[in-house]
Order: sequence, then C-alpha cells, then structure tokens
Amino acid sequence: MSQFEEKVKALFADYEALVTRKNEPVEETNGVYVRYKYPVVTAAHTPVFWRYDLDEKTNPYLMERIGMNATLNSGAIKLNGKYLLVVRVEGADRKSFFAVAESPNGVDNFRFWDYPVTMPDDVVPATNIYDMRLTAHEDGWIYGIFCAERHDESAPAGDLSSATATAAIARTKDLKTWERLPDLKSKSQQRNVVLHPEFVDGKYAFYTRPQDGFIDAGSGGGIGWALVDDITHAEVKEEKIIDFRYYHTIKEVKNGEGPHPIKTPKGWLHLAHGVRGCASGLRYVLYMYMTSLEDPGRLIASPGGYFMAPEGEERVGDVSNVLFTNGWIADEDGTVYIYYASSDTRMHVAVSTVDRLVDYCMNTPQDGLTTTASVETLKRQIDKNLGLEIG
Ligand code: M1P
Repeated sequence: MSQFEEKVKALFADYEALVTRKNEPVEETNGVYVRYKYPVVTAAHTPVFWRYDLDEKTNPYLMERIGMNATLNSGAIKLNGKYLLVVRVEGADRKSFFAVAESPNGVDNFRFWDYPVTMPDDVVPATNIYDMRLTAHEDGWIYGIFCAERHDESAPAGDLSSATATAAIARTKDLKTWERLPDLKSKSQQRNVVLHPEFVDGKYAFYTRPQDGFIDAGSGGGIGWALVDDITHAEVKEEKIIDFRYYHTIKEVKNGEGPHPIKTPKGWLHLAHGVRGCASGLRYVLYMYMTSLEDPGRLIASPGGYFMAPEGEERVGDVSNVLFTNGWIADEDGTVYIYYASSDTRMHVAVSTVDRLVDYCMNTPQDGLTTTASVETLKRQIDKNLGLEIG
C-alpha cells in the first residue's frame, strides 16, 4: 500500500471511530432532562469525501480541499424509523447549507447522507440559508421553514454587512427532493418562523418573530402568531404576539420559537430561545412555554427562567455563550429527543419525556419580574418544605 493510500485509510478509520462512538447519558440532578456526553454531530462528522479530494493525481498531499467549519441549528424529524436531522452545515467559506444526518437511535451513530440538500432558489436568490424548522403538516407535506439572508441593497455604499432576513418555505415528502414556495411576505423582517402542524380555522398557522432589523428585534414584542390562507403565496396580514419579551428576564433582548410545538393532552408544548445582553455579548438560553389545545395562540403556562443554559464546553465556540434549538423528536413512547446547538459550533442531544416537560411547564413558578416577587416565590416553597416531615 502506498503512503497516500495509508493516509486515506487512516482518515476513514478515524472517521468511522468518531461516527460509530457510543454516546452516554450524563448524570443530571434537575430531574427534567438528561444531557449526553458527546456532541451528536460536529464538523468532523461531515464525510471525508466531502472535504478531501481523494485522487492522488490531483491531491498528492492529501489536503482538505473544502473545509467544514461547524454543524449547528438542525431541524429534526423521525421518518421510517430513523432519527433525521436537517443540519445547518457551515463551510469554511461561511456559507451555510442543509444536509441530512441519520441515526438509528437518536443519540449516536449520526451519519450524513452522501449529498447535501439541493435547495431551489426563490425569485431573488439568497446569499445564505439556515436554521430549518421541519413540520410534517396534516396536509400531507413535510415543510421546511428557514431563514433566507440577502445583502440589504438599501445599505449605504461600502456597507457590506447590512442584511435582510426572510422566512423561506419549501416542502418535500422525503427530505431529498424539495419544492421551493415563495418566501413568506411580511411587513417586517422575519427569522425563527415555524409552521404549526395542524390547520387552525382551516388556515396554515405560523409562529413568527417580527424584527426591526437583521439583528435587532426592536419593536417586535416577542414570538408572534399569524394565520395564512394559502401556503403557496404565504403572507402575514395580521400578527399577534403570544409570548412577550420582558425587562430583566432571559428573553429581554429577543426570543424565537424553536421547533414546532408538541401536542399533549394538556396543551401544546413549546421550546424556544431567549436572549439577553451582558458584558461579554449576547447570551442565548432555551426556555419553554405551553399554549392551549383549543387556541394554540393562547399562552397557558410560562415557567420562569431558563430550561437549559450553556455548560462546560457548550459555552465556547464561534459565537460563545449560545444554546439554540430548532429540532426535537417526540417518540411514540413519550420520549423526547431535544437537539440543540452550542455556541453556533456543534450539535448535542438531551433526552426527556412529554410527561416530565409538561410537569416542568405547569409547575415551575412563573417569573414574577422583580426580586421581591422571586423571593416571595422562594419563601413559599421553603415554608411548604419545612412543614413537611422528611425522612
Ligand atoms: O448566533 C446565535 C443565533 O443568532 C440568530 O438567532 P436570533 O435571530 O434569535 O438572534 C441566528 O442567526 C441563529 O442562527 C444563531 O444561532
């Protein structure tokens, strides 16, 4: 075997060891979810044959020709018994694209399909696309709603950073062939838009996130809700805020719906991200809330504080101090696989159950929005506990 062939063999052996590594639950004490030890998808999980030209004639030094920088914010769905992530893969060139990674059990052995997704363009092609939310809708299609980012042509000459965010819509039956529909029309910019899985009053229902600019939510009050007549020409005509932002909370600066909510006997279970500012920049954490079965746009439970925040290695990456989620899978037995990215760099899983998450939402005290209220809430729990005969 030539030296080149040996090097290729070693590359594939290292890759196989990484991709087939068994994941392990990590002991947690909060009773709500269990994190897993290893990230489920990293840039190193992208196939060797994506990154290297394996032909000795054209790549005698066996160099990486196409670098992959990160794997993050992934949509999730279970299809034909497989746990599938539509991963946002970011190349070394800063362009994000979608690629499907498949696992037999939801916690490890995620392996990319051979080719990334070829996503058709809308009329005005986007420069970058990312953060797909997958919804198997009752109309029979699987929709992918994602952010389409374009340079803001109204920016002053020389400003190459101003951009616009629009919700793009595509649909598929198999995650392989995608039909692109026109982008969602809205008065404001939109990111973190999610399609509800059922018709509401005979219409398509969207969770929205109105925002004044590409980064700033500004006057956009929080997570919105809009009904749309025709998904093939989707337009937000009326939008109401269903989960508001508040001063001095974990979602003071902005928030955004995660994956589409899970239907439970007690209401729709929602997972979202909240953002606050601090001296080191923006801090992104995950939080939950519930809405009514009769009216999915009506808030019925709002546990205070964060559900998950960055810990350990999760704290550091391309954009540090960030947890972000746009995918979860509720299994037939009630297990919930929560897929989240840390610091815009790698994908993880945490596992819980529908019952636990509903209990968390219904019984975690709300944020009283002041120190006084928080102390009173704490004292009520202390009083109750000290009145119990324990042990
Ligand atoms: O960098 C953190 C996240 O920032 C954006 O989220 P939001 O629109 O709520 O600010 C998105 O670009 C997201 O992809 C990214 O992870």
